[in-house]
Amino acid sequence: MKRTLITGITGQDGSYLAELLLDKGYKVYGLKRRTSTENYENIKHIRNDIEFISGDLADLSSLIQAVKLSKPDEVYNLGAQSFVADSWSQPLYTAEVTGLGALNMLEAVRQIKQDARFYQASSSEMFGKVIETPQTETTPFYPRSPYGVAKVYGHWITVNYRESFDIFACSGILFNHESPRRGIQFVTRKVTDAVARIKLGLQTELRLGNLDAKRDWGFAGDYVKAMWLMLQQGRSNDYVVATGKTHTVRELVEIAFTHVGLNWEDYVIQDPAFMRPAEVDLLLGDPQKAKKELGWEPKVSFEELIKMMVDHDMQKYGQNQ
Ligand code: NAP
Ligand code: G4F
Repeated sequence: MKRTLITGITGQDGSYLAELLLDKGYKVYGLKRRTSTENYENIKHIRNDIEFISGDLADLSSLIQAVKLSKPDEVYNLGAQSFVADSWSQPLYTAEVTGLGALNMLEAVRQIKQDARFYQASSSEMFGKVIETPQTETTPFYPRSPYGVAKVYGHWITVNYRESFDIFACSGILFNHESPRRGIQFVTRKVTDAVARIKLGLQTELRLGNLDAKRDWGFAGDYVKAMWLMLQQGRSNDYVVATGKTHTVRELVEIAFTHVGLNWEDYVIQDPAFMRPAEVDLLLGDPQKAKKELGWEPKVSFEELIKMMVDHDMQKYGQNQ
């Protein structure tokens, strides 16, 4: 039985990845930080199948202990302060958890179990003010937020530990991926949740920032398969994971409102409070390398994804009425 340690197991990706690895027969250990109230919503259906280890990415001693306890064959470092907008109000915390957290996890692996395979959750935010389109594994980085800068550090320290210590370390450069388990602050879920509430008479308007931003949005359930595939290869490498299609926030809004028979222009208000100090205008990934070397392809289209999320939120509020 293979053993895995997942950081960020309570998050969107951690929950889908844990499901995938449990299905494959792995013994799954999840690093969970201490919180005053319980936060198992995304993993409540598999909670009893996971062994939780208390720890924090900012605390190397807890990560060393986690690696000692779990003796992992594979480590997936998904934990992060992952909300871009908040990285301007908490830049130091973001650097510590999202950037240095990757180093702490790598260092725990190097010291305790150097033959463990390591996955780093890197991000298309690293491309920021894009130098070329579409973005590939060789596109230079130009991050536009403290979060993006922290992820660039996480990426390069992963590459460096691979080259310095021969650790099997992969950096997955994942473009935006969403699901009904997406945090409510991110734009897709903010929209689908609001659409359901407006349709059911629980809310009257939706305040958004930049409607012109373009993102390459895919389904999180598809993307965790790419993470696993990276760690099953003959040699460690870095991969872009994306759909190869891009859409504006406006298109997202239109699909979501239309799905419940509403006209988005009657409800959406642009609010400067949700504009960012520096924006990433366009992301479009080229997933050719992942397709060729991993045999990975996305299955869920953008339209199917948004409808799936709206349906989920309609059901959630419908049931609570
Ligand atoms: P998410 O839902 O925000 O989950 C983040 C996870 O990190 C949560 O489990 C959170 O725990 C945990 N965490 C936060 N601070 C921590 C700390 N100090 N120590 C230990 N754990 C901590 O994020 P996601 O969407 O699943 O994304 C997973 C990873 O992929 C993140 O690193 C993200 O930056 C990266 N990424 C995401 C996307 C995307 O589109 N989703 C794209 C590219 C890269 P709590 O539940 O306690 O908060
Ligand atoms: O949904 P978002 O907050 O995601 P963002 O900033 O692209 O970051 C996500 O994807 C990254 C991968 O590229 C991950 F690394 C990161 O952890 C996170 O998962 O915003 C998407 C776009 C932005 O251009 C934003 O300005 O939507 C625009 N937007 C417009 N109005 C809004 C809003 N975003 C949010 N969150 N809320 C709004 O009201």
